[in-house]
Amino acid sequence: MPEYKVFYFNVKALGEPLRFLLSYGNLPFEDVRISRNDWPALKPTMPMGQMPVLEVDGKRVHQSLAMCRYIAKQIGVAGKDAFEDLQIDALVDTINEFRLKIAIVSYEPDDAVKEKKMITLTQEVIPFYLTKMNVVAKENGGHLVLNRTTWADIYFAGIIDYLNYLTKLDLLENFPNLRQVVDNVLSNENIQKYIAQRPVTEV
Ligand SMILES: N[C@@H](CCC(=O)N[C@@H](CS)C(=O)NCC(=O)O)C(=O)O
Repeated sequence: MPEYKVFYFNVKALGEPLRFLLSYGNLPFEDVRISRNDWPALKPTMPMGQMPVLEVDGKRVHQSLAMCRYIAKQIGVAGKDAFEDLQIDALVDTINEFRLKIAIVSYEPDDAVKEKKMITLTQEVIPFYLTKMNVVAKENGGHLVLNRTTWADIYFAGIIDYLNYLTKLDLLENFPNLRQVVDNVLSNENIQKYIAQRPVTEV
C-alpha cells in the first residue's frame, strides 16, 4: 500500500473531502496540518505553491478534485465505467461550482458590494442549486448519483461544513434528501473514527 500524506492548513475546507475519502476507504495517511507561520517556508516546496497536496510515496500532487478522484478509484467509490464516471464528475463539478459562487461573495472585500451580491446569492443562487440537488438526491435514494455511495456523496459530506461556515447558514435545513446524503456518509464507521480524533477547528 502506498504511503499517503495530506498537507493542508489546520482547517476542513478543501482538505476535508480528501481526508474523508482516505478515512472512508480505511487507507492510513499522515494528516499534516501546516500553521500559517510555517507556510511561507513550505510554499515553494508545493507543486503550485498551494495546498491541499497529497504525497504518495514521496511524490507530491496538487488539485483537490483530482486527488479525491484518484483515492475514490482506490477505494471502490468511483464509477464502474466511463459513463458512470462522467455522471459522478458532473455532480462533483456542480458542487464545486456552487462552492466557488459562495466563495466569491464570502471573500468579497468591499462591504457594500458584498451586501448586494449576498442578496442574489441567498435569494437565487443557493436555493437554485440546493433545490435541484435535493430532487436529485431523492431520485437516487439518498445519494447524489447512481443510487449508491460514490465519491460525490463523500465529497459533499466533506465540504458542507465549509459551505455552512462561508454562508453563515445551515444550508441543508430545508433539504432533507441532501441531509440524508450527508448522514449516510457520516454514519460510516471509518468516517466516525476519523471525526472522533480530528482536531477541532472552526472552519
Ligand atoms: N484548485 C485548488 C485550490 C487550492 C487553494 O486555493 N489553496 C489555498 C487554500 S484553500 C492555498 O493554498 N492558499 C495559500 C496560498 O496560496 O499561499 C484545489 O482545489 O486544490
